[in-house]
Amino acid sequence: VSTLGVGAYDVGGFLLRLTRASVGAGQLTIFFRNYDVSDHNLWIEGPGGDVVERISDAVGEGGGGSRTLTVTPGSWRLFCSLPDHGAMTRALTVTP
Ligand SMILES: [Cu+2]
Repeated sequence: VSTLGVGAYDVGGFLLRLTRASVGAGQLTIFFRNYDVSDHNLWIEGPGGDVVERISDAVGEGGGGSRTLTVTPGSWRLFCSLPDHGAMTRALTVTP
């Protein structure tokens, strides 16, 4: 099982930071933590948008959540789905 950390921040604008930009295909555990005073959630979308899964409900500062899922090769996207949080999106490359 690979692991990926995702943090939510406000550095003059909301953003997500990933501990790695790419992971291998297979089982992946994603750990989310909110380092901002505003609430944020975390979702993941698979290649082509055929898979959309929630990693964490909206949580306040210091909160978070984790989830293990199977990822397939291609370009995935991690994002916060809250209104006006569109800047909180990061690509994750999954290699074969
Ligand atoms: Cu957000």
